[in-house]
Amino acid sequence: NTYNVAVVGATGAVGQKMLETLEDRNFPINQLKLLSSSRSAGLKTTFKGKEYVVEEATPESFTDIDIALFSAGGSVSKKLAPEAVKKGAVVIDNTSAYRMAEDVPLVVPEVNESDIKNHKGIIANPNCSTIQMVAALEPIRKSLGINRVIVSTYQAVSGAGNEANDELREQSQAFLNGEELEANILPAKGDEKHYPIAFNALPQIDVFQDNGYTFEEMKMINETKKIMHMPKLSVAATCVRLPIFTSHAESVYIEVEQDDVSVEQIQSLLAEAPGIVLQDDPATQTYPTPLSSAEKKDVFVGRIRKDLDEDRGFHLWVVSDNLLKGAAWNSVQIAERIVANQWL
Ligand code: 11C
Repeated sequence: NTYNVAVVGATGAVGQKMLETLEDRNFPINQLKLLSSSRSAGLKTTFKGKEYVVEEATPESFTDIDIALFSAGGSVSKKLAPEAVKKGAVVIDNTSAYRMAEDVPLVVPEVNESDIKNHKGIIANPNCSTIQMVAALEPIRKSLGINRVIVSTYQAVSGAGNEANDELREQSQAFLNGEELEANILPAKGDEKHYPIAFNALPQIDVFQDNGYTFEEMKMINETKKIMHMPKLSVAATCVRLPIFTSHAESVYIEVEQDDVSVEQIQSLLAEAPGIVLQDDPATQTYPTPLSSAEKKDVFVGRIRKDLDEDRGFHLWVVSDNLLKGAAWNSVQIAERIVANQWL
């Protein structure tokens, strides 16, 4: 079987990676439609060596589409995902628009693939920093139980899109030339103040919520509970942006339910888990970094240590390409599972 596929937001940082991933996986496409908001309509992009002109997405764009991958921002998804569903498409939405909606499965295939089959037309792709963390936690939870998670992130600018990449590049050059730095995008595009990201660390990703946490932090907290089906799991997050182009890194502290667990036990659970690569050997200075994990689909884990005071506490370092497993690859993976299981 082959499928009619639409990519909405085809010229964006994630949209481009979606096309690369569909090509790389040789996804069974019959007809491909590249769509965007009016702002990017008319731009050209290529797929399998063929040039496509990106069209403005309208409700009519989804006639005869089987699978629509959305990554053009929350407002486009809010407006057009229901229209695509009305026309008979299954939507895989990479924005935060529907993630917490009760009737929308929020899916990381290594964790909760079977939730896909309950979909009513829309399946949500989680936030990038959430995806890599739950992928690493699930094999541990399954065998040992987990009741507490405290995470601090070290996130790449590409999570905020191509404009943030440009801002880091321009500011880095200006900084090295001894020029003044201009900041217009980060930490959050719509927010009042902007701070330079070059040679800096910004403890704000997305906008602040009334409780003092940022939206990115609340996404990690709420999405983790939903994906893992653990509403009572205790989760805290501090999300920090660093001058890195690709791959988010995370320092994750967990408390497992079982007593007397060893580092080796956790290492062997992760070494056998799908989608996880264990890179953990202090003797040879082996651990993942954003540069070593960029352009790869897996989630890399290293620096696994037992807490020195809490017997059930462990520390992990989790790194993954935020545009691949964090976005494009997880979305295409959901599409592959839909097709393989005929969950259309
Ligand atoms: C960032 N995690 O790094 C964000 C990007 O909800 O899909 C992903 C935003 C989202 O800025």
